[in-house]
Amino acid sequence: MSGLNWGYEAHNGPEQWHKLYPIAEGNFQSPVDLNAKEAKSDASLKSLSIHYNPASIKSIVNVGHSFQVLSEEKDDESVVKGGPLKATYRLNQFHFHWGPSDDHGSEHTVDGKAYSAELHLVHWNAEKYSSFAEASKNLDGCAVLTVFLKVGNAHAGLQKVVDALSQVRTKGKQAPFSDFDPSSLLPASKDYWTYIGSLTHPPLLECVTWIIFREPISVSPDQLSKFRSILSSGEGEKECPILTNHRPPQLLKGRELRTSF
Ligand code: 3UG
Ligand code: ZN
Repeated sequence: MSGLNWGYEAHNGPEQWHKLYPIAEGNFQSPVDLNAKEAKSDASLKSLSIHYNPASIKSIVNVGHSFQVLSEEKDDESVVKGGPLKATYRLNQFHFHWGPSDDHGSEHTVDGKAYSAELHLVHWNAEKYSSFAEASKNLDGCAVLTVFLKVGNAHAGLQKVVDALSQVRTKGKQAPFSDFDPSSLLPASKDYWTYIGSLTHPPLLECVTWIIFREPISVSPDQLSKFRSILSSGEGEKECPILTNHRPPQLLKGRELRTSF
C-alpha cells in the first residue's frame, strides 16, 4: 500500500491502513457501533440549528474511492450550530458510503446492525480555523452530520444526486452541480447520537464531532446500484466499479456516547 493508493480491497483496505496511518489504532477512531447499552441520554443537549443555502452547492466530483458534492467555501450560508457544538461549522462537502449488497454498507451500526448506506455532510469550524485542512488537525475542527439510508422507496432528493453520477463516472471527473438543497436529504426527526471521533478513511484524523440522526431516509435498490456503478479507474483505464467504501466499527475505548432523545 503506497500513500496514494489506500482503498477498500484486502491489500489496501481498512486492516492495512495502520501501517501508513498509525492513528488508525488511536483512541478516537470512527465509525463506532451506536449501542443502546453504552449510550446515555443527555437532556442538556440542545437542538441542532441547520441552515443550508442551495446556492452554495457548486459541483460533483469522482474522488476515486467515492464521489463528493462540493459546497462553496467563501461564505457562511450553509452551516450547522447548536447541539453538542460550541461554534458554527461551515459545510465543505457531502458524500456517501455504501457496500456490495443492499443490506450492508453503512459505517456506523446501531446495536450491531448496519444500514444500506450512510450520508456524511462534512463541516468545519470556521469560527476558530481558517481552512478545512487546518481545522482537521484539531479535536474541535470538524462536524459531520450523518444520515443512514435504509433500502425501500426511491428518495426524490437523492435522485437528483444519482442523476448527476453519469457525468462523473471516472476518477478525477468533475461536473457542475447547483441549486441543490442538502436539507432534502435530512430525516424529519432531528433526534441524534453524538460522540467525538475521526475521519473514517485516511488520513483518519481525530477531529470530528459526529452527529448521527436516529431516523434513516429511504433509498431504492436502483439508487444504490447507481452508487456502485461509478468507477475508481480513470478514463481509458480498465473499468473498476466502486462496490464498497465503508470502514467497519472501531472500539469506543471509554468515549462518551450521548443521545438527544
Ligand atoms: C471526510 C471524511 C473528509 C476524510 C474523511 F473530508 F469528510 S469522513 O466524513 N468519511 O469521515 C476526509 F478523510 F474520512 N478528507 C480529509 C478529505 C480529503 C482531505 C482530508
Ligand atoms: Zn464519510
